[in-house]
Amino acid sequence: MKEIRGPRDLAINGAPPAFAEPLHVGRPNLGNRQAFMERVGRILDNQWVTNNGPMVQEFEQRVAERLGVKHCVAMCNGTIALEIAIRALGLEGEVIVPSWTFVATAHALYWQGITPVFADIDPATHNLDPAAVRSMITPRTSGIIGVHLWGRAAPIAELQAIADEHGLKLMFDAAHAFGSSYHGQNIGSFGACEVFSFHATKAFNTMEGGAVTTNHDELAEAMRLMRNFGFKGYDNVVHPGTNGKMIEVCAAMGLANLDDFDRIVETSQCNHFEYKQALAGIPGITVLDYNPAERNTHHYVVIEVGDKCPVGRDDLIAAMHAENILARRYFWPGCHGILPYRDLLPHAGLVLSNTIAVARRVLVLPAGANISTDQIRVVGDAIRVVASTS
Ligand code: T4K
Repeated sequence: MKEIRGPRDLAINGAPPAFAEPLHVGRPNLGNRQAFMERVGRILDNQWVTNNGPMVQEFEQRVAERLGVKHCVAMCNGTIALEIAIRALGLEGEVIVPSWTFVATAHALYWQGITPVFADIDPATHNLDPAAVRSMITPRTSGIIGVHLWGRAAPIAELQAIADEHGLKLMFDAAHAFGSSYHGQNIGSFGACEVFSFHATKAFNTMEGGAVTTNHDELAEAMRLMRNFGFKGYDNVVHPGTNGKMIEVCAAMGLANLDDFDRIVETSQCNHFEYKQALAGIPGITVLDYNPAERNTHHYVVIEVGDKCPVGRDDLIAAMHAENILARRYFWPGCHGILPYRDLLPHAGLVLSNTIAVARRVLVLPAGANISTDQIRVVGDAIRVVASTS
């Protein structure tokens, strides 16, 4: 790694890049390799590789225990888990969601013929603004999907109050929020259900995977049927369904990673702190902070490039990429700005001023448990030098 002390050290000015290999956002947090391999051996010995095998059952039990929720229904990924939860809840017509989220939240509705109605966010938290949600309710609204973006809990109590008042169903996209809390209680048992993604890029991963957690017995039962074509026992289909099953190897990965999860979170928290130090005092650069009174995995280090920064966000990202620092603009430009929603809801942007402003400022930096303090220092130096030499 090179030292970046001034403009001449920058790759955009002809110097070699800071990193020989790309420094990624979203490197998988991997737990104990031997523990994983031992479980894979057991799967092969068992000759039971999918369809609600022993690893998946153990995984569901361990996750439910950890989150303090009655049911964990493991799925093949977070998107299918969202689709199944949406269908099991009977959502239809219009459902209110943030535009400022990964496109899977909106797609899971649209894929099922439901219109995602985009509500604006609170720019301080990047989560749904309850007042904006209220303003988007119509006679066709059947529900709300709150997203715990970056692992920070959505305004759960306020959204529940709105849902109760208007007879709407409320569920949460908790894709980023495994290990997070709301008023000290684990994310996982709020609303009618919560949906996790365990994709490789998440703080806690099963390579590909997801789950719906709920305290409602009937809902859990319906989702168990739906993820397995509606089968209840051999030759007996009792429900419409799809194939949403988690495979045994993914559950094995999850179990191995669960054992190391607390260590991984501790490292990510330290790395977030290192970033705050490395970026302190750079004009116009703010690091999105998490409420210290709540648990958060600190898996995402999100910065905002504001007006006081002499260089724009997109120029900064180009300079970072030249250094092989693959910072990302997640989830630019917001769901309302991408196909098919851009054409479907051409006026959506009119009510999304905070979303649009935040989407112009955000940059997500390589973080998690895999990055070293030295690498963080170099990323910080690169941003400081680029920002001061526009
Ligand atoms: N709701 C929300 C709010 C979500 O954020 C997501 C997923 C979902 C729902 C749906 O859940 P899933 O169906 O995915 O379970 C990634 C993920 O694919 C996606 O899971 C995630 N959110 C989204 C925020 O990010 P990309 O487009 O960033 O993937 P990609 O391939 O660019 O990977 C990111 C970086 O990670 C790469 O630069 C390299 C690194 N990487 C990635 C993989 C897969 C590795 O180093 N190793 C790997 O194995 O979407």
